[in-house]
Amino acid sequence: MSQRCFIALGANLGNPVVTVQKAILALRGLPQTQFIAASSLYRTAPVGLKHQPDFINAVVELRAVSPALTLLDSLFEIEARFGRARSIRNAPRTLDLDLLLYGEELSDDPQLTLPHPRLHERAFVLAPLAEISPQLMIPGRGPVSELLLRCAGQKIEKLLPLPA
Ligand code: PH2
Ligand code: MG
Ligand code: MG
Repeated sequence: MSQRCFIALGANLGNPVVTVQKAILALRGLPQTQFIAASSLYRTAPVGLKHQPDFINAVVELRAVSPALTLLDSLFEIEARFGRARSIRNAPRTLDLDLLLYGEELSDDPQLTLPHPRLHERAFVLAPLAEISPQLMIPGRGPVSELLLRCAGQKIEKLLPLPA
């Protein structure tokens, strides 16, 4: 049985548009998964630590056969390939891949909290998520569309697709 999974992509160092596009290709190629959809790219103001460059964010939907922690390991491996260094929380990064949802699974494992603990309050996640899955319900939080309405003050801009 495969699970419906959503992964958030974020980058704000180097050339974040190119990084996020390449990371979407890397996610398409993940073994034991079926690629379903990728959102547009969004330029978003940093949330949390303020004085850093704007982010490029997107969301990808997959179906995965492997367990959530195995999928998480694959995401860490892709982050490392893109030169991710881990310093302080919310610091600028070449690539951040966050597992948002793994089917309906709820987890408070410190290694992997599901649903992602801050997804319901972040327009930079909710807008791309609502774009590819407008009817989605976030377990324990409610419909993605309603959650997004509550984030109206957060600055995000959908980017036009670049010519191939
Ligand atoms: N990621 C964070 C903290 N703040 N802000 C934006 N706009 N986009 C992000 O991806 C982001 C953030 C922690 O992972
Ligand atoms: Mg993150
Ligand atoms: Mg992360």
